[in-house]
Amino acid sequence: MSDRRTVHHVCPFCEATCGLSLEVEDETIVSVRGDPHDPFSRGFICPKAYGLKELHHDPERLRRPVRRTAGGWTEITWDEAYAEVASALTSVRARHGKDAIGMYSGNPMVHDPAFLYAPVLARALGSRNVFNPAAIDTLPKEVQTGLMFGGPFPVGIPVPDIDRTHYLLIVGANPAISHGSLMTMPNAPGRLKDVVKRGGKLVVIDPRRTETAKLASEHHFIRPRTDAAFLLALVHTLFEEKLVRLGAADGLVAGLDIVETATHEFAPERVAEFCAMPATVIRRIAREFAAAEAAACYGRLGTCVQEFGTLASWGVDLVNVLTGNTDRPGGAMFPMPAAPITGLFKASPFAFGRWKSRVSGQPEVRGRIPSSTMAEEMLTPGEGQVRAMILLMTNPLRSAANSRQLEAAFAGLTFLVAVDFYINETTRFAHVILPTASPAAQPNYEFGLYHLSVRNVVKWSSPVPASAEAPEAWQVLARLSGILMGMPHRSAEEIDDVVFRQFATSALGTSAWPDLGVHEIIAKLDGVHGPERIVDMLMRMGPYGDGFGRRPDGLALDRVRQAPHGIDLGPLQPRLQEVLNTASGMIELAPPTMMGDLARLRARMAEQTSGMVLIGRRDLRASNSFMHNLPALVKGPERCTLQVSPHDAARLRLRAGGLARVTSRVGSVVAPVEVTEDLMPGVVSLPHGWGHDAEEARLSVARAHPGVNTNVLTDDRAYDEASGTAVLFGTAVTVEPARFEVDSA
Ligand SMILES: Nc1nc2c(c(=O)[nH]1)N[C@H]1C(S)=C(S)[C@@H](COP(=O)(O)OP(=O)(O)OC[C@H]3O[C@@H](n4cnc5c(=O)[nH]c(N)nc54)[C@H](O)[C@@H]3O)O[C@H]1N2
Ligand SMILES: Nc1nc2c(c(=O)[nH]1)N[C@H]1C(S)=C(S)[C@@H](COP(=O)(O)OP(=O)(O)OC[C@H]3O[C@@H](n4cnc5c(=O)[nH]c(N)nc54)[C@H](O)[C@@H]3O)O[C@H]1N2
Ligand code: SF4
Ligand SMILES: [Mo]
Repeated sequence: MSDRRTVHHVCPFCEATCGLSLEVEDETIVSVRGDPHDPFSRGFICPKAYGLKELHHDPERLRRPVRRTAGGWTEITWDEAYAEVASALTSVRARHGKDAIGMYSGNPMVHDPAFLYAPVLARALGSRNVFNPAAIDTLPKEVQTGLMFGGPFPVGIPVPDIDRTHYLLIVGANPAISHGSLMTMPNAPGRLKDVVKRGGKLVVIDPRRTETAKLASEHHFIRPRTDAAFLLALVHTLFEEKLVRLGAADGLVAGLDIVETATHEFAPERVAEFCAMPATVIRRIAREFAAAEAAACYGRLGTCVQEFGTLASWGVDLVNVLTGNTDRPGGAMFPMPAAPITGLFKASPFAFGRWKSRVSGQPEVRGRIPSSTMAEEMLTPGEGQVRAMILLMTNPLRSAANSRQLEAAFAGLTFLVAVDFYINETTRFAHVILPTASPAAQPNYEFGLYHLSVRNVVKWSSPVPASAEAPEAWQVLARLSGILMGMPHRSAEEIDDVVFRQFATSALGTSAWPDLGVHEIIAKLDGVHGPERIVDMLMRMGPYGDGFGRRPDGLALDRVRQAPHGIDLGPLQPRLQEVLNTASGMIELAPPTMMGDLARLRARMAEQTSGMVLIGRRDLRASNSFMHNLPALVKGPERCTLQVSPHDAARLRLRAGGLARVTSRVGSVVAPVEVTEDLMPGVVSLPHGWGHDAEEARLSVARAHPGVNTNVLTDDRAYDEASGTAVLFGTAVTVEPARFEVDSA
């Protein structure tokens, strides 16, 4: 007789944490539905959720380790795989030193409960070449909030209190499609519409009339990479028109007059042409924002992965602080997660720039260097050159800037081990691939995302039964850590005991229970391993916790498990003082890093800019590069198109449905043209994550819908200097009809 049941799981494919009800028969997922009883998502899901079923059953997803041989890929046992990795890494380290092994992790790691095992692995590695994945998308925000509020990431990041705001200013984000980032909220389209429905205003600033813009009260085009000037012009207006009010931040700010002086030069009338936005609009937005009962300014990739990412991110929080909206209900608030990870890592004031990367001198941030330095650290000979890499769930040859150069770098490595479950454009260069279980087959807790959630919630995901799966990711990471700690034969559980003791000791440093000790924690959580034990500890010691029995009505993992739909812990609460963690104890409004970077912005403003720039675009039915092998998510018309405005199409002789050649300093691609009024003249847009043309990859569905790889065009040398983040949006390009188009015209 078959066993049919419902498994409740949080969708792992974006930051929204929607609750899923998975109908499971024996070991087969028969259906995926939104869970109507999830208190946060209330049944909402997007099409990507169905991908969980297809991914789970994808025959091309690896269940066992594979080794690359001259004759192709061969399955090997786990013992063989670990032995090969141990011997290769030990020999590189013995011959070339610790820094010769690099490590880099990708987006899905954020959603995996093994998230906390990546820093453990990095510590065991002890290399300076741990590349910071945040430098792909969040580093400017991390540096800026670290300097202003003190970090550590993601604790010091204010998120819009979207359910109570009266005015939401979105600069360079498209939550209607991305479903929010650094702003965890299921049903983004519904929540955005609700702002307008309750009489509030939604204003979107974006070079593309996006799906979010179409829900908004107002949308304004802005010339890419000019947001810092726009936001500083808002700040200028607040000072000039005496609209500055500090609210909860009163008495808690340093550097107010420095900001006032520094923004003198950013009068709306002076930045209007640069930003391609009328000064009257900029002034009106500043006034309306200041007058709103509660308002929040929010920026995401459009303000991060661009030339002035740190300055623009600074502008976002200056606008919030100076209008009294930081820490105000309906403004930008600090969530309070049930299992705060702060205690696990030293909560010292934010540190960065203590040393620089070897080749181009990029600043480290909390011990990691920007991922934009990856290729040069592999390709440039000398002491400390990276010769081996550990990749954790990432496809950098499609997701990082300048793919061609990275490809040369990866092809030249002595040894590459990838923790991944597909043979794709990057992992095809691996010597050994170590798969981990399907996300549906692992229990899960979203450690990071509940730090960024627009409501305080907690939920545990149960696994779907699966007997022939790969191990859970934490087990693989624990074994790799064991190898690097000189304990290659210890089991994942044995390594985990060592790791857990360290975590418990660190967590006690910030505990509210002075009589709680490591022995008690270890004894009370006996018999449990992996993320489960860590969540339970953090939850019980956390702000809602039971203190291991000291507050009996408090939370423990058992109670959360008994509520399979999740538990709502209420709306966000003001908590600025307890979050502030700068050396001065104040919000640092004018960090020297930002003041120093203004010269670069000034220089750019003085230049005449002409020519086309390329920006990115996200798609509802994909998550970055890895969901294109799932048939339900790739069917339908071609989505990897070059969008261009009718004005530019006419000027550049581009034909809708024809092909265009796009060329940057580092590369060139040919893509189908889509002409649309939604794009601002002077700007073209291509989505990322495509280019599934590698012969050695094992992605037959994706290969039938390859698309082109936009990161052939993005330039590793163009970066936000303050944070070392590569520019993914705002790449200078030329666009022309592809040659054979002209010939046949
Ligand atoms: N031009 C341009 N480039 C961009 C962006 C852009 O907007 N424009 N966006 C950037 C952003 S924001 C990000 S975050 C990055 C993302 O880029 P990456 O971090 O590289 O993420 P993905 O492309 O999704 O690749 C994920 C990899 O993990 C594997 N994987 C997925 N899930 C699991 C799992 O559960 N277990 C295991 N073992 N493996 C798994 C997949 O097979 C794949 O190899 O891309 C960036 N690149
Ligand atoms: N469906 C789907 N959801 C996703 C992902 C996905 O691949 N697919 N990826 C996930 C990831 S990893 C992340 S980090 C988030 C990202 O979440 P978002 O940041 O919300 O997503 P984007 O679509 O990259 O939005 C960036 C917006 O900035 C605009 N833009 C480009 N350049 C500029 C500029 O110079 N100034 C301004 N003001 N705007 C500019 C773009 O037109 C775009 O609308 O999405 C996550 N969610
Ligand atoms: S919005 Fe879609 S991809 Fe994101 S968590 Fe919800 S169902 Fe999953
Ligand atoms: Mo991202």
